[in-house]
This record gives sequence, structure tokens and C-alpha cells, in this order.
Amino acid sequence: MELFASHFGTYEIERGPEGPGLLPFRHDPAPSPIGQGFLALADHPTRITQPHARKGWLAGDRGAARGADSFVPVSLDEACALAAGELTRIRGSYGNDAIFGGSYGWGSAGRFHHPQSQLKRFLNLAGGFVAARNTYSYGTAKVLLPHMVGAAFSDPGTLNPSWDRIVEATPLILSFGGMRLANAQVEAGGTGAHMTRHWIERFAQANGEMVTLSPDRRDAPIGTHLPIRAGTDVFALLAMAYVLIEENRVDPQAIGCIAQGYDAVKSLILGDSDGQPKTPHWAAEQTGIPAHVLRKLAYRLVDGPCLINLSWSLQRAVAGEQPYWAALVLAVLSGQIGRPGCGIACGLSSVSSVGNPVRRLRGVALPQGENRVSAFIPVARITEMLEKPGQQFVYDGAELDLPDIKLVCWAGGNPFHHHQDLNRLARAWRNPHSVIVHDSVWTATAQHADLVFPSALPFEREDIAAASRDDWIVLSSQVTPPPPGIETDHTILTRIAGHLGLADAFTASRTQAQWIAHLYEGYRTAHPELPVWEEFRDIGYARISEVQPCEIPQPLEAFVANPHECPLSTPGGKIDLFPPLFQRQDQLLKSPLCSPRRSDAGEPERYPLQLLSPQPETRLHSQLDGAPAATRARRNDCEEARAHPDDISAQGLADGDVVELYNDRGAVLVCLKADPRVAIGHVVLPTGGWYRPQVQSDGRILDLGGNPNSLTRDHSASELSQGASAGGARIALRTHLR
Ligand SMILES: Nc1nc2c(c(=O)[nH]1)N[C@H]1C(S)=C(S)[C@@H](COP(=O)(O)OP(=O)(O)OC[C@H]3O[C@@H](n4cnc5c(=O)[nH]c(N)nc54)[C@H](O)[C@@H]3O)O[C@H]1N2
Ligand SMILES: Nc1nc2c(c(=O)[nH]1)N[C@H]1C(S)=C(S)[C@@H](COP(=O)(O)OP(=O)(O)OC[C@H]3O[C@@H](n4cnc5c(=O)[nH]c(N)nc54)[C@H](O)[C@@H]3O)O[C@H]1N2
Ligand SMILES: [Mo]
Repeated sequence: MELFASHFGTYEIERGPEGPGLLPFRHDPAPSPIGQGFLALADHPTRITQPHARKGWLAGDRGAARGADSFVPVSLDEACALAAGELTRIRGSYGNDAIFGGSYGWGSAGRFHHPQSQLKRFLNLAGGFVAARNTYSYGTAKVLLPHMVGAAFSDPGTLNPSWDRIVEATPLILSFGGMRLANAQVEAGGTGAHMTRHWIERFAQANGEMVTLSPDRRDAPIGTHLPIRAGTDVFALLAMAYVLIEENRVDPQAIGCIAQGYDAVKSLILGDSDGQPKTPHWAAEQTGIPAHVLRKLAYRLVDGPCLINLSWSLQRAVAGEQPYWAALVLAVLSGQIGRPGCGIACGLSSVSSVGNPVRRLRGVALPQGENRVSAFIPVARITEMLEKPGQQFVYDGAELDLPDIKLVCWAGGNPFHHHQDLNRLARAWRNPHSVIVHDSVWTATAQHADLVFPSALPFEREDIAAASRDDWIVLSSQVTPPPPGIETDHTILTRIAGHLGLADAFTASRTQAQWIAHLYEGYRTAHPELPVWEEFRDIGYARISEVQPCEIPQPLEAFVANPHECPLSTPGGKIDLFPPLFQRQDQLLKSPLCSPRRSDAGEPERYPLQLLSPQPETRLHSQLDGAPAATRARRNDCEEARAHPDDISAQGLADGDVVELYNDRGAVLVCLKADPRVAIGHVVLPTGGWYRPQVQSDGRILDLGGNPNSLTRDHSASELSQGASAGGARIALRTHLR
């Protein structure tokens, strides 16, 4: 079978007289419509059709006009020579720690053509680069959790029970941020079968009850929805813990045997140091959830088997550690940790694989070699890095310096989509001498580059796709060849490597087809039950769980059953409810109630609404913006922003109006959609709109592309994680005067 693998799942290639098309994969019970439109990008007007160089840069401008200049087409030979020359100049004059190769973001689903892996392999051969650590997805939780449960649980999903256990043993899920099924369309590396909907249905059929606390009713696929104010989950969670402490219902076994730090947490919750007991009444005022409801939820939690789910969005905020910390504390105090199917889960439905009871596929990635540069930044500190070279910053208990970057290389990922406060990024982005970007389409990042390489689209090359959290491996066939003159990232980097005498080292003397077969052999070594390469090529896919079913180990069960024999890797061997590092972090937990809602620069009086910027239902971030699903979703040629009808009419506005959302950082043009499912006081503008800044006659910048990151604040979650903090931006609405 001929298949195409994408982050939206697998599609069957149909070759008809009208040209090729994509059909849903026959084994996928819930195929995503997004990826089915992928082929529309082949000749889309946004396509980059040949290499380009910025005019001013060719004439010696080192960044002043970057983003506001025109481009001239250059040949691939010329572009590769320019890239190699600039890399050599920067290495010679400033060293490799002046090169930023962090290149964060989503690239191809294929393992070989994964652009960041290609770029990092190339840069490592050329002497190394400044890297970026962690993710925008769950970088805050990833730094927090090891302090509480040990290094084995640094990826938040590793704490989760699997869906089969949840269905079997858990009558209640308390879900903060909910489970947006639209998000489960996506998995990094793709999937053969989207199973989230199936598992939620099985949970409901087994009489499971789901209570969702979130500011958007669309986050609740089943069950009850409680409209909580964004950024206030920590108040609700601590109030529930308060009820358990006040009524002496804290699980003694839990605090005695599996956890330490209870006394400090208890004192904080009772308000010993700040005089404020964290009661349900106190939390009701902040969250908008009535005190008696919070109290009842606390009883439900301690009475029955229960799972607390947290969407990843909760920790993408200033002090985003807090809800994750408080949820784990509550799960321990209520005795839910280590019970089958219970305890805490992170991100059920945030992407497709989470909680899926399958064996993980293990294999070899494209080897990236060794990076001789040790300097790095936490990924979301990119603007500071470009603004303040040499400045010290604190990260996870260490003091580090921001590197002085002269050259930025990016292949895969779109910082002018994903980073916060884009107008500030655009200013800082002028500081390096040169920016080299590879992409297939003229994204805002490509438009803010000096040298642009057009890369072949994922369906224009063969690859194997396999998600690290999934059990399917798919041969992704070439649907159509790339247009003349357009090459893969691998070919482009091989040609640049040629100028540096590194081509053979870069390719390891393998052709692209040989590399793909070689990577497949890596999967076969880990899973000998997989078919031989020739057979795999014929069938087009394989699934390891089909070949050998297995028991999926459940996290923390062994530890809770026997904490002495199976200790955690924390210093005390137990769950640390209040690690010493937190107590030093003023911003973080000493005053755990610095609410993201209140800590935004804009005062509530001027900016009364809170912006939510969830993932887009019809795109993968900024990708496939030109495909039918995203095009259809636009209204009046604008991105659509949803708000409660009362908030819209209070401004004298109406559904369908084209308006500006604005604050001190910027303004974006959107079309309003009145939607009673959005909690009062919030506006929902999904990510992914293409940042299109336009200077208005009064000097302010209006983003015509509707990217919420024109408005979000670029502030670290805390000094602990330095995580991204898209959540909690305050905004106002106004009529757009054309
Ligand atoms: N306000 C706000 N901002 C957010 C978030 C939020 O919730 N709110 N979420 C954050 C999160 S979790 C994430 S993960 C980021 C996502 O941010 P990104 O991952 O940066 O977003 P994408 O639009 O997926 O960017 C991928 C880019 O890579 C290109 N690309 C794809 N395949 C290839 C390839 O093979 N080769 C090359 N050269 N290019 C390729 C695509 O064309 C696209 O331009 O956004 C973050 N930003
Ligand atoms: N279709 C599609 N799916 C995707 C992606 C995509 O681009 N497109 N991106 C993928 C990626 S990279 C990631 S990391 C995941 C992200 O997965 P998540 O982070 O789980 O998803 P989000 O859509 O950012 O947010 C989910 C919901 O959280 C709610 N929420 C926001 N802030 C708060 C809060 O403070 N408290 C509470 N209680 N609720 C809040 C919002 O109402 C929102 O609808 O999604 C993945 N799935
Ligand atoms: Mo993400």
C-alpha cells in the first residue's frame, strides 16, 4: 500500500487521472481532515520556489532592515556558497558559540528528513552551536517534576496511567484545561490510528464521569463543565487540599510513607506565614467556582478512585509550575497516587498518543554527532538572548550567561509564529549579523531572514515515520516530485557541507534511500518481530503491538506498593511535596499565589479581557495555512476570535465584526465570533495566524495575520524553568477603523 505519513496521521495515496489525492487510512478510526489537504501546498502562492537573499544583506547590511527589505532570487550554488562563507566568517571571527542552531519547532514527521536533526548534525560537524533546551509544549512541567518525583518522570506523560486502566478502575476524572479532541488530531511523528475519541467513549460507556474545569466549554468532550478563570487553577487545587487538611481527611499512609515535605505544604495551605488560609471561599473569589462546589469536589476526590488530568496549557504561563505542583500535592494528600488508573495525568488528549496503552516504538534517530559548544538557552528565552548578550540568568538552580549570537540557522519551526511578544522579537531579531532559514513556504520567519532555502515538502520525498510515543511505523512514499530546483534539507546541507570539506562526513557516504533503509534497520534491531525491509516496503506499514501484545507498566504503582524496595530517585527516595529549591524561588512557591492573571503588565482596568491562545483546530500551528481546512475557517479574510456574546455586546460590537484586539505590546486584526461557550472575560484566538505586521499612520503596529503572539507577554514562567508563558495576557477590544 502506498502511504503518506504526517503529524496528522497516515493517508492512503490515490493515483487517479486527475492527479494524486489522499484518502483516510483504512485502519484509522478517527482520521484528521487537516492532513488530507496537504497536497494543496504543492503549488500554493506562498511556496518558496527558489533560494533568495535579502537585498540589503548582500550589500553589507547586518540586520538593520531585516524583516522590512526585499529579496532577490539566487541560484542554489550561489546560496550554498554564501551560507558556507558566512558560517566560516562567523566561526573564524567569533567562534562556534556565536552560532544559534536551536531551531525549535515542528518539522517533518519523517525520521530521516527531520529538519532540526539534519541541521544539528551539520552544525556539529562544523564545530557546534548554541542549542535550545526544553519545549514550548511542556518545558515548565518538565523542569518542575523531577524535583518532586525524580528524573525518571521528567516527561510529564510518564506519570500517566494508561486509558485501559482508567476505564477499568476510575469512575471520576477531574480535568483542568479539559481534553480538546481537536488537539488529539496531532502527534509528533504521526500515527496509524487516532484512539483518543475511542477511549473517551469507552470511559463514558463504563459510566465514568468527567468534570472539566476550563474557561471554554469546548474543552469538555463529555460530562460537566465548570467555567474556571484562566490562570487560577492553583487556587482551586489548594482549596481542595485545604478541605482535606481541615477535615482531617489527608491520607496518612501517603504522607507517612510515600511523601516528604508535608508539614511545609500544610503550613502554607493553612496560611501560617501569610495569614491567608487557602479556603474554598478565598478560592471562589479568584476562580469563579463557588466554594461549595470546590468543597464537594474535594470530598469526591478523597472518597473515590479519581484521576486529576491537567492539560499542558496550564503550565504555559507565568508561575505555570504552580498548578502542576498543587495537583501533585492534592493527588498525594487524597491518597490517589499509585492506585490503578488514578493519581495524576498530564495532557490526556493534548496530542494523540497520550495515555494510549501501546508499547513505544524504539529506534535510532539520525545521529546528530557531538556538540562541542556547551552554552544553551531554555528555548523560550530567545528574545533575551538576542537583546542582552552576556547577561546572567538563573535556570533550574544554576547561573548561566546569555550567549552573544551573530548567526542564526533555522530549519523546521517558525519562531515568528511560536514565540511570545512578536513585535519585541522582531526588534531583537535585527541584532545578529545573519539569519539563514530553510522552509517550503514564505512564513514570517522566512521573511525575517537574510538567506532563504526552499525545501521540498514532506510529500515530495520518501521517509519513514514513527512517533516516539506510538506503536506504528509507516513508509511515507513520495506523492509527487518537488518542482525543479527544489531540494530536500539534506541535499541543501550536503551541498553547503561540500564547501567546507564535510560532505562525506555529513552523508556518511549513504544515499538518502540508504539512510532510510538504515534507520528502519535500527527499529528492527530494537523490535526483531518487525518485517524485513523488503516486506515492509511492500506492506507500507507495521505496528508492533499487533506483533507482540504486552503489559504496559503503570507509573508509581510499584513505588507506592513498596516505597522502600522501589524508591524514587529524589534525594529522600519519596515524592517531595516541597523541594528546597522551590522555597528559594520567590516567584514560584514561597508566594504560590502570584496569579498569572494578576501579574501581567497591563492593568485590568485598561485591559479587562484575558486572551486564550489554544492550538488551532484546522492547522498544525502555522502549518497548512494554505490548505482547505484553514482557508475555510477564516472569516471576512481574518482569523476568528471567539468571545462570550455579553462581552461583545458590552463593547457595542456584534458577531462578524472585524475588530482589533490590543494591549501595550501590539494589536491584531480578527473577526469576532459570539460564542456562549467561552467564559465571560476571555477571548479565544488560536495560534497559527501568519504574523503580518503593518505600521499604521499613527505609528502603532497592527498584525493583519491575527497571531495571538502579537499580544502575549514574553516573560519566563519562573527562574526555575524559564518556561514559555503564553497564557494570561490581558487585552481589550476596539472597532477597527480602516
Ligand atoms: N500564544 C501561544 N503560542 C504558542 C503556543 C500557545 O499555546 N500559545 N504553543 C506553543 C507550542 S506548544 C509549540 S509546539 C509551538 C509550535 O511552533 P512551531 O513548531 O514553530 O510552529 P509550526 O507552524 O509547526 O512551524 C513549523 C515550521 O517548519 C516548517 N517545516 C515543516 N517541515 C519542514 C521540513 O521538513 N523542512 C523545513 N525546512 N521546514 C519544515 C513548516 O513549514 C513551518 O513553517 O508554538 C508555541 N507557541
Ligand atoms: N489541531 C491541532 N492540534 C494540536 C496542535 C495544533 O497546532 N493543531 N498542536 C499540538 C501541540 S505542539 C501541543 S504542545 C498540544 C498542546 O496541548 P494543550 O496545551 O493541552 O492545548 P491548548 O489548545 O493550548 O489548550 C487546551 C485548553 O486549555 C484551556 N486553558 C488555557 N489556559 C487555561 C488555564 O489557565 N486553566 C484552565 N483550566 N484551562 C486553560 C483552553 O480553554 C484550551 O482550550 O496540542 C497539540 N495538538
Ligand atoms: Mo507543542
